Amino acid sequence: MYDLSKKMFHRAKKVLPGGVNSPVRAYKSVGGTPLCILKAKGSHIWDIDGNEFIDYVCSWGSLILGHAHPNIIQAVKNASENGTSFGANCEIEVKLAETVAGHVPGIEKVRMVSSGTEATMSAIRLARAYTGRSKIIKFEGCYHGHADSFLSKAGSGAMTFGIPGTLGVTKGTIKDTLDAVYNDLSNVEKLIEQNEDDIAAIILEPVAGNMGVILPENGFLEGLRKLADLHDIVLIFDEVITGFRIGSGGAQKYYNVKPDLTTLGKIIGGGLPVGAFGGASRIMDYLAPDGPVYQAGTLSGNPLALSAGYAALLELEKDGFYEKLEARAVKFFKELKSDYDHAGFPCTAHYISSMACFYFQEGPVRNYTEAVKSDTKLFARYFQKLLSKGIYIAPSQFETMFVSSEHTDSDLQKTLEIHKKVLKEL
Ligand code: KE4
Repeated sequence: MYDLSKKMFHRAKKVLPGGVNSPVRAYKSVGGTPLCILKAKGSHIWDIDGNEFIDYVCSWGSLILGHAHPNIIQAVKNASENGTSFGANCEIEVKLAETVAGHVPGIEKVRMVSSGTEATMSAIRLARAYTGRSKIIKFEGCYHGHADSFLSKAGSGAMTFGIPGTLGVTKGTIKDTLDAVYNDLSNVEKLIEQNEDDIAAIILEPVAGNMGVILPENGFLEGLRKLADLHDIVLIFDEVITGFRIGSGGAQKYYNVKPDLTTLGKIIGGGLPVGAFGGASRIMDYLAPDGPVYQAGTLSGNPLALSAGYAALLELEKDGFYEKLEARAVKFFKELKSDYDHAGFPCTAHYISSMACFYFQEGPVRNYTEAVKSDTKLFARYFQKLLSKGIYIAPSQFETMFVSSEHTDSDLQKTLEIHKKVLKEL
């Protein structure tokens, strides 16, 4: 079934640490052999053993339009015939920036980078410079990439492997990172009181997608906005997942709460490496070359990557795109949830738009401490059984399931049939 993937993984481990280029791909928390993918198209992927899967990882949320969308492929082909990188200004940078700023309420100006990590690390540097303060408040279970400041009680792979902190990050760095409890405004207020006048930023995923999916409770985002205004703290929404996922304006438009800075990634790259951070001009103008905050990148604004991203956003701008996707996705998520109920499994289902998580536990799941109560051993068995029947979900209870515009009715129907069988076999 996975012989060639097994051989490739064995070979990979000789030259790639852990056999992977990103830890969560190693299947450490679910066991088994990580698949080596040969190709993908639409909602399906194929491994090098020829196995076919319906894909609900979608490159960790990057591929809202599915794999190898013809318009994105054509855009990359066209761009590549003119060269792959200039290291200089080009029109597509301006076009993508105008499109992003046109949709995201909190963005007047935006800087393109090559990953979500670059975006978030740059955003907090900017906030520290703008406020002249050192500390940041993040939230347990949120993941903002692997920059030093964020690797305390981080979500995603760090949560999956139970690495609340990580070696290599100095005490000096982590002392400036304060971990708050998601959905707990009083906890944030206490941290602000304890660190008065030295908090530069509050950064969070406005819908958490790296400890499963946790939605902001009523008033939480609004409360953070008020606290940030009261204490002159920069409010940063990390919308690397939710940006252009929860509608074209992201979570900030959905919940009508405007941050001072926004970070983006994944979808705006159309499957190629793109990140971005943007916000009010009064803050963004602190960036070099006009301002004193240095930030740079050889491949920032890469014409191929931005051509892919721009082609993707043009598709998302088409009338009814989100309404159609969300209606199908939510219907599917509700049917998945009823499968758990009928099979008698404790399950807390959280979903919004076309992203979801089904926790193996009764709930409630409002924060990191509650999320980790999930039955990860049961999840591992669930993952392996789904995989063996051709359904590819993220290899972690604490990641997100994504539906793309390319998931057909037959994909969803087939998934529901297999899902019922798997729950019976668990
Ligand atoms: P990248 O550096 O991986 O492009 O982005 C970091 C990042 C920042 N902010 C949020 C909200 C994110 O979800 C991410 C990255 N997401 C994970 C999956 N949940 C990437 C997958 C991986 O690490 O391999």
